[in-house]
Amino acid sequence: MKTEQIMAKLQAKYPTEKEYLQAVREVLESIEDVYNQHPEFEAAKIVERIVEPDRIFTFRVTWVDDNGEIQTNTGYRVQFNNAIGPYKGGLRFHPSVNPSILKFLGFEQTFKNSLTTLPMGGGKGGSDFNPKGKSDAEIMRFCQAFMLELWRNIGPDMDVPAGDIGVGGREIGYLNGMYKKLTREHHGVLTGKGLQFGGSLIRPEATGFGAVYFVQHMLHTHKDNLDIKGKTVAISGFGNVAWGAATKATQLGAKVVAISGPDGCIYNPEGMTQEKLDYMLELRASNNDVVAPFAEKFPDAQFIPGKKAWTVKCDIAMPCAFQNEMSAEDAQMLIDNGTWLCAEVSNMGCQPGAIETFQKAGIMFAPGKAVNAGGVATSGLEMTQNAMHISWTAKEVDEKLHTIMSSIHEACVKYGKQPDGYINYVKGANVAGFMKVAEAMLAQGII
Ligand code: 2IT
Repeated sequence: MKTEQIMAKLQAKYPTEKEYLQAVREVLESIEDVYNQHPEFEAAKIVERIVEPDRIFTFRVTWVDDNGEIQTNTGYRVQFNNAIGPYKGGLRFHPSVNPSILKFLGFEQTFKNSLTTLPMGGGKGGSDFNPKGKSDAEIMRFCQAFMLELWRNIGPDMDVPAGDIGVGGREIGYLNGMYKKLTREHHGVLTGKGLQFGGSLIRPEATGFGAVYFVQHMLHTHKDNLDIKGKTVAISGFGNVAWGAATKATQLGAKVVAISGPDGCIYNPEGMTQEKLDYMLELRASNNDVVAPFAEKFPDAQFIPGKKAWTVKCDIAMPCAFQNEMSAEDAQMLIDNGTWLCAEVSNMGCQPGAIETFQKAGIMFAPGKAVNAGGVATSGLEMTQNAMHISWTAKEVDEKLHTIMSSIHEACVKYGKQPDGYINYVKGANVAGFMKVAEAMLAQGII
């Protein structure tokens, strides 16, 4: 396999899909060595097959807004790869959604899901619908219209969607309601459901909690066997994932000194309290996409307009917002300010230049597909509970989440430890995720 040759072909075929091309390049570059030691992969053209989604559904979603006006959006579901299990991955409602973004997310999801140790393939979907400023009734009508198209192509053993940016518990409830109405089946076709109708305890917290558990494992690999207690943490974003990470980091004795939104950054030198963590959820639920009111409510915090969380001095940086949110300059600024660990929590949150900057400086860095896999892993646990018609306690789910994050970390170390002792988590995660999917494809023939 020659990464450059494959990339040139994909570039010619999908010249505008920059996020997709970026995600594929990162994976191919890091698996190339290992791949080339497996002539059976090359003979079966595994790479040429794995970079293309199995199929993409594109559909029109028409709904009526509160003024009685008819609105039309585009909906998608990318079924990327089901070699190891049913397609699994979130739905994103955001104006930036397009095939490139959903293909990058579906591609990443395939390797992430493989890392979780659970039998889940990769998928992703969503719409260019913008939830910002929409009323509850508008959100419901949009979700119903979206499901009116999607339902034919999903199923508990076929494709199991969940939330992502712009899709939380409320949206999953409306989507599930419409699916149930259309099919007359109640069988766990979505995850992230409410607890009253088949949801799993810990699922809302799981992405952020899992990310912090992963950071703890990274810290333990340090020669001084470090702990998160007493460390300062800067987090970008103020959504569900940022909230989960801030909650767990605070519970374990770290000080969360920054969160951020599209309007700027909150400098929070005293760290989080329960009241502040609860307010993060309130801010998000308001659907206004601004973080500034946090500093009005808590006078010990300060709003810095237009700035990212990376301007705040911290030990540990955890990007929890959006793809490509951290540039090489941001990474350099963090390093100059003394940051020594970055755990990417958002999917592809760091630009390639940022990753390179961290790695060249010998900073511990781990990629989203390993760090944030606790979210989808807990979705996998929700699927299991639904299939068994039981529900586990929070303690049981949290223990399983701990075990899964520990296995993911171990897999990254196995494939990513360099002779000089530095752990290349990007390589480790990509190779570990890839091997299982590739072997499963090989075993199931040319399809
Ligand atoms: O990026 C992700 O892993 C998610 N948005 C969660 C997907 C899931 O199926 O829970």
